[in-house]
Amino acid sequence: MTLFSGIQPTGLLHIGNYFGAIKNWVKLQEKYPSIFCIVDYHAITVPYDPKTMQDKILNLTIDLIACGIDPKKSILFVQSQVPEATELTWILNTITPIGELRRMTQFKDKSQEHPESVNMGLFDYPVLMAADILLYKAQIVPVGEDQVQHLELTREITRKFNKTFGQTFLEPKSILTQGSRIMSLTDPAKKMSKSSGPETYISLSDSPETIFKKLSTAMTDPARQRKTDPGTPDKCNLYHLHKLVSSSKELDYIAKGCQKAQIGCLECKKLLADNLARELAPIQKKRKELAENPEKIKKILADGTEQARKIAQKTLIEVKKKMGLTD
Ligand code: AQP
Repeated sequence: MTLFSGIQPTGLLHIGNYFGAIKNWVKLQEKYPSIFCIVDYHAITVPYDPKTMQDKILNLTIDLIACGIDPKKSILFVQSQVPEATELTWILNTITPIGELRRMTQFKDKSQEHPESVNMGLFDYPVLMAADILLYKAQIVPVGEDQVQHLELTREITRKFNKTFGQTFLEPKSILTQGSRIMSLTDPAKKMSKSSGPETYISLSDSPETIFKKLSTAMTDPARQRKTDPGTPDKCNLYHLHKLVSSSKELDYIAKGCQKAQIGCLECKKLLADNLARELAPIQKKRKELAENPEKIKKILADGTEQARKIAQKTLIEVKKKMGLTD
């Protein structure tokens, strides 16, 4: 069973990407043959700066390897370097109902965020994602909760393709992680997002001082902030972050201390900042070393592209044969 997952080169990686996706990828690559894709064609569906794109791709690759993605075990490549994915997207477009695409929450959200740029690519985003998954016949797709709806659509497209043209693809399934939905520091009703501004997220490269500074102004349990009630840990965004990095003893101390108003939010934030900084320190160290040799990183991507294309070309020929597009 092959695993596939993608990530957009849209900016600095944050702890939502890390706990929601990458940390899990690192574990799963030990269990499944894995393919990780830097999805630049997805990233251009919203306004972006072409001048920074190559840097973002390089930095994301460095981040992924620093987090533990191992190019000796897994295939790591850039989406636009495998044109078979866009070819398969066109093919899948012909069996994807427009009504289904209109239902996609991400399309609705991003259209609202960028009303000046509601483009066909943004609308078709889930079909490109389906094409990527099916091209490598992946069955395991680890994602954050925000991508589950897209994966459901991929499963529907898979069934439709198989029914129309004969059994070709296996239905992929999503794997969710403990941190499958990390919320924004400034608005706990929204998911943490690269594009929402640095004050809303903790990036993987933030120093311990920056982490603490960002947490100091982060929203906690609204009742506790208004001082109308003692805290309710489960209603506090930061308590959920604690669950990802703090020991069970610390969690117990915080939960009890918060409910009885024995500890203040600042103490709780300081402990969280320390624990997050400790988790990120080895990644930051590795990142520094990797950044010294960009040519080596580019070579890793070139090798990954070669391996990915071999699989992609084979699938595309099979698809075209089934569809009567070649003999
Ligand atoms: N807040 C989050 N909590 C948990 N998981 C998350 N992911 C993203 N945000 C969270 C997961 O990270 C993987 C890669 O995401 P992506 O970069 O491809 O796209 P995204 O989901 O659109 O991420 P961002 O940070 O919100 O980027 P922008 O702002 O550019 O749109 C996915 O598996 C995703 O679920």
